[in-house]
Amino acid sequence: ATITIIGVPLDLGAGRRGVDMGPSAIRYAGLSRRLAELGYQVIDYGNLVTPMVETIPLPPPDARLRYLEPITEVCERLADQVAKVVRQGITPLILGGDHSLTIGSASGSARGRRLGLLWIDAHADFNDEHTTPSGNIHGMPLAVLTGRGHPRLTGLAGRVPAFDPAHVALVAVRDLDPLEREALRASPISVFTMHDIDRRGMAAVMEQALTVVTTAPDGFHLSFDLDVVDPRTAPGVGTPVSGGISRREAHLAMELIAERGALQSLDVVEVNPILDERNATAELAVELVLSALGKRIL
Ligand code: DIR
Ligand code: MN
Ligand code: MN
Ligand code: MN
Repeated sequence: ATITIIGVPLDLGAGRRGVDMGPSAIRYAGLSRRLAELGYQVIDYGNLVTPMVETIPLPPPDARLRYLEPITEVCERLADQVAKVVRQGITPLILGGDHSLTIGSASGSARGRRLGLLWIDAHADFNDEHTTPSGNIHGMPLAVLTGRGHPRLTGLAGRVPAFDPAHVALVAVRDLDPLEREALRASPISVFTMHDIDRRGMAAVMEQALTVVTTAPDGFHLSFDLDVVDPRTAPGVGTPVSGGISRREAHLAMELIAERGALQSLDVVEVNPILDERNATAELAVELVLSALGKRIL
């Protein structure tokens, strides 16, 4: 089988610089070599060209959709690239970069087919321009992909919504903004919080989440935000939140994903090398990708 790597050094959707260096850090941690050792043929497309924050005008402090135009433009190119890879029967692996890039990656993967969406994140990324406390678009991709948000962003799959919310599961969430929380409670998305993981265990939660996302006919896209992992284990993320999942729980989730055999495309996002400790978070990202793509201990 073949994997195509696409780096997206984007930080315009986040409030903090540094996640633009995520794709380099993940490659430096040995991604291609480790995938090849697992038996994959690996094609690295390199990074998409993304604008640097220093080269474009600063949005007004009260902007509700900061850097909408350049983010839309990057996501359009990413969606085209991902759709092309998928048409060749190849699995795309997208490296971030801030989570706004998933508007492009997941939309591109969902063109012409009906996918489920598995969102593993400390946050719900379910804000829109009315509910956002920050104006940062990385807090909005799950809303956009289920049809709520700016029309420049919601249509990249060629239909709105890109994903039927009945085929979407959010796992290990622990940090919601007040209006985002109300929107999530009103939505048919299946939400599994840290509370559910504490009570029922990661295996039971993941089995149920995978059942939700595999009710879609054509498989599912995985979006993995490294900030879901506890910051003691994954310090190099844009917005650390204490009380996250352990390294073992993260691996178990990824191994259960691989066991279902329905993963069509994946992204790993929000790795911030500036805040990391000797690239530990990028190395964890590599290990988790390997587990999601079939690596086994025995
Ligand atoms: C916050 C931050 N909910 C916002 N969110 C994220 O700005 O909308 N951090 N996604 O990773
Ligand atoms: Mn996120
Ligand atoms: Mn997050
Ligand atoms: Mn259905």
